[in-house]
Amino acid sequence: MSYVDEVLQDVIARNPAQPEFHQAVEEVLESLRVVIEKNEAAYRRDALLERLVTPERIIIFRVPWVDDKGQVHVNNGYRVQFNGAIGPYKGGLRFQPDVTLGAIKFLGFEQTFKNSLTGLPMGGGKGGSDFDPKGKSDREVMAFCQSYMTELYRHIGADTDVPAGDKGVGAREVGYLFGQYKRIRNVYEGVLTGKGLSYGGSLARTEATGFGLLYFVEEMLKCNGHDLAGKTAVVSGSGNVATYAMKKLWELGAKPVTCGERTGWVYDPDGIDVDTLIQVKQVRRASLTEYVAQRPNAVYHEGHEKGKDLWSIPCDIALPCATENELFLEDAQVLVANGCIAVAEGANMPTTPDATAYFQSHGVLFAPGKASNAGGVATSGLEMTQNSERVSWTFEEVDAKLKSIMVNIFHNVDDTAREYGMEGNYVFGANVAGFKKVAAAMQAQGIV
Ligand code: NDP
Ligand code: 2IT
Repeated sequence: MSYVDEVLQDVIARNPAQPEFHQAVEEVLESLRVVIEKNEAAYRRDALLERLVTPERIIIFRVPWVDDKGQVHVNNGYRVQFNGAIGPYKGGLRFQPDVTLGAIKFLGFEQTFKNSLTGLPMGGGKGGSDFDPKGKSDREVMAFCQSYMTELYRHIGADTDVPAGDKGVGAREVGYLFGQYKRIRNVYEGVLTGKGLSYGGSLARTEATGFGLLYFVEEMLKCNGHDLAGKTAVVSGSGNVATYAMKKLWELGAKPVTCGERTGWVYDPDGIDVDTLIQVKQVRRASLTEYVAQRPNAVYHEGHEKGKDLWSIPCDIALPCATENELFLEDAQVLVANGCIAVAEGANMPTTPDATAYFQSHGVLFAPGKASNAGGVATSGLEMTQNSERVSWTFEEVDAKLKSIMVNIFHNVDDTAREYGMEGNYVFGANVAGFKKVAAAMQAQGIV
């Protein structure tokens, strides 16, 4: 059996009931096959792949907190420090009720390659909890965040591990987490990114993932003879990534016509009004039904159904920006039938493997999240630099650096695919380019 197959089998056997983790590892190792096979004996002797798929450290802890009625609740807390070969562990925290260790491991694994692609010195990490901030008062969210940090603080630091936001963790949560870290450690340092502007945050970090996604798409389209201007886009989600992806779509002359949430989705033929969306979702923390109530032609569709989800609205470009495994083969078939030319992942692993294969075999440009959504963590890296230097760059400076990083990622991924005769396969290019830097650093540092 080949070394890659052996490791794949081993990952499934040793990590039972973690389907997302298996999925992420399988996708990466399938791409790496040709690289590994060139030097299989040496990689096998050094157990390079076993080390690559095994987190360096997993921290699991109890998070007790008291609600507004005096009732005590207990949630699970996680931090997975996946790979520290090229820099301090770096990656977000996710607070959502469906968070499991397997989900955090898949995200930490993906983060390792994504961070490598940014060109910045950041290792891979991810954390979170099955706590749901939705429907909680600010005081309850603060109580949870303080309890979570009361354990996490001992494992992180500006040069050790630097968490940030992900689903369910935005400016409010990062603020409470930072406050508690500083209080316990009595150290003022850039231990989290995505901070508020008054206490060490970077301009453009809020917008960075969505803006970066569009900078990537713009370059990918340009290099394939297309133009973003005049295009119609379907977008899923209505959180941080989706909102700023839609804002940049408008700025670049394209029109987003859908957005979504856990319980349903919206089609607005006039184009999604981003200011109204921000008022509804970020300020009032309400449902998209309130958005629809304010827009004359918008319609709310309850639930998500394969082949009938927001992907069935005709478009040129599809941007999944909500969650993992939200775009299925049935959706890919509808998108292709409707003439969609490009799909770029704003979320982590939103497209199922068979849907990805369908896009690739039908000539749709397909950008994998670890390349196209890397703008968020890249700008977190820029926030770390500003914190270390004790300086603040202007919005324009950060945005220009973000754009240049995203354009570089596209070309690195594109060139790597060509180098192996896989032109246009950006999944392959991203996995191989991300791997090469991490593997070189791991090999140079010996068996650790
Ligand atoms: P937010 O919490 O800000 O927004 C998430 C959005 O997705 C919300 O609209 C939420 O709906 C919706 N959503 C969550 N779960 C589901 C589900 N099961 N089905 C349908 N919709 C769902 O998170 P982000 O925008 O930060 O993250 C979105 C994706 O982007 C995630 O995959 C994340 O890992 C990834 N990502 C985030 C980065 C960042 O910088 N924030 C960077 C790179 C990737 P509701 O409003 O109902 O909760
Ligand atoms: O998935 C991701 O890249 C993020 N949630 C952002 C991580 C970060 O450290 O900014």
